[in-house]
Amino acid sequence: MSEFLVIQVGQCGNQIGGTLWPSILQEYRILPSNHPKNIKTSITGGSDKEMKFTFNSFLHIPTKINPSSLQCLNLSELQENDIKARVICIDMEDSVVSRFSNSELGFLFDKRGIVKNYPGSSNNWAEGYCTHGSTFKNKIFRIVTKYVERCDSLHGILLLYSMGGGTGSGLGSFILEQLDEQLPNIERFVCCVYPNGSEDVITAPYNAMLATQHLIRHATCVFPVENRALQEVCDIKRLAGSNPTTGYGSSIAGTFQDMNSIVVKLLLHVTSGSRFSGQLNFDMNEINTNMVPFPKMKFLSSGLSPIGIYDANNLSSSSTREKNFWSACSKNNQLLQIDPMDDTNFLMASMLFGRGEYTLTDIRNYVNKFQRKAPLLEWSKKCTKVGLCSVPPIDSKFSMMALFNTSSTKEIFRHISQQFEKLLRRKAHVHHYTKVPGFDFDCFYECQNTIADIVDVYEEAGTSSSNKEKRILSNINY
Ligand SMILES: Nc1nc2c(ncn2[C@@H]2O[C@H](COP(=O)(O)OP(=O)(O)OP(=O)(O)O)[C@@H](O)[C@H]2O)c(=O)[nH]1
Ligand SMILES: [Mg+2]
Repeated sequence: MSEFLVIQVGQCGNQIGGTLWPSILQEYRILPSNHPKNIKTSITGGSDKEMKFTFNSFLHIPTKINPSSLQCLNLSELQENDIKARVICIDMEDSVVSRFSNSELGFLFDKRGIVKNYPGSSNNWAEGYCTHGSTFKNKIFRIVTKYVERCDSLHGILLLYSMGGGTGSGLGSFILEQLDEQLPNIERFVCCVYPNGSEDVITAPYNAMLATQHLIRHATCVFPVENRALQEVCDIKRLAGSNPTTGYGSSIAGTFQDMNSIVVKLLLHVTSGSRFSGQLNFDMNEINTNMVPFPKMKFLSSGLSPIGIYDANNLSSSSTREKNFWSACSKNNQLLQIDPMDDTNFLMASMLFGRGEYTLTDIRNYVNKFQRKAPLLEWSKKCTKVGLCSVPPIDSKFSMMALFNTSSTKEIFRHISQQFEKLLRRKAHVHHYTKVPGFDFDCFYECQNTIADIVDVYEEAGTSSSNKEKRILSNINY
């Protein structure tokens, strides 16, 4: 099974990572040594077939250790065996990365994989991309090269960052571009957080537009999430407080922690096929082939059920499993503020992936109904990628993830473009960008045009009739 490297950039990327890694350990049933629920498990399978997993997909095991000799791991055994998260943590300020590298799980993060600085990128994409990009390029790529060389079969790099700040969006864009240039055969998956529009960072629309242009050019596949959708889910589900078993060394705002736990559910689900066995398993590499029909249409919307922290599904019956399936496709459970089943749009690709107690018969039954109900295109109608992973998430007996490549993705771009235009019309805050060496004012127009093109393509797709559809498809086949 393939190996993955995670690169966390900026506050948001690192805070999401701060919830991701303890959750990955929990899914391997590795809990703190003194944790009351500590369950000792053979990491090479042993008697419990369901728990067979490829431990090294996201964790680095030193070559001197024979994986089959690792039997019952808890945190202290991980530490003794020098097992590390395969992650590079980058932030241009110190506080977030230091907070979790000083925590109980600090030993999991190789200090040589941490890049930090002071005092940040001032919410300015140009600072992140131009200034920190050129200053830290060699350092970051020395580390990336080391991590890549340590892998036997590195398949992909998963980048985590927000689109609204300066470091994640700017330096994240720079790293993505360099990865494309230097390691073109390694897939670049990006999970990025779009700002919600009325919030803390006034320059967020500039940053998000500039970073989106880089995603279109350099990512293999993107899992965008929107803070306004995450916030809405949190409000609806009334999530409250922190999750004591997954946060570590954490004092981040309760709402961000709740919102991040939803993003982490997505990441756990989307990578579970690379981490565990399953009757109809899929590896991350299959997502790109199945879900990205045209090079620029690489943004996948995702829906999850259960979605809230305290929303566990522990009563497994055929009807509760089916209800859960339809929830994952519903508007309320999407991580973008869109409705993928709305028939004024259409789906170019779809993927349904169950974990835990779902059976092949369940999935076949849902796919039949789904294909009759969903706004699929003539050529995508009969093909829905499905997956089953036998290991459920930690807090539920079963869960469902629905990934869609939908024409309604244009709504995120349209939303952010409108805010961008409001600022740019007045040239508000523009001088902060143009004073950065290497940034040219025309970059604003360039990204505006790129995103307008993509909105047009999606928009036409949304009003497709079969003739129009043929025209669109010939236009978008870049
Ligand atoms: N969902 C989520 N959003 C976050 C989090 N932290 C910040 N954000 C959002 O991300 C945007 C700001 O980006 P940050 O990640 O804080 O910025 P940064 O990448 O550290 O860049 P600079 O601080 O400008 O150097 C805003 O839209 C915030 O609302 C988080 O932990 N979770
Ligand atoms: Mg920051």
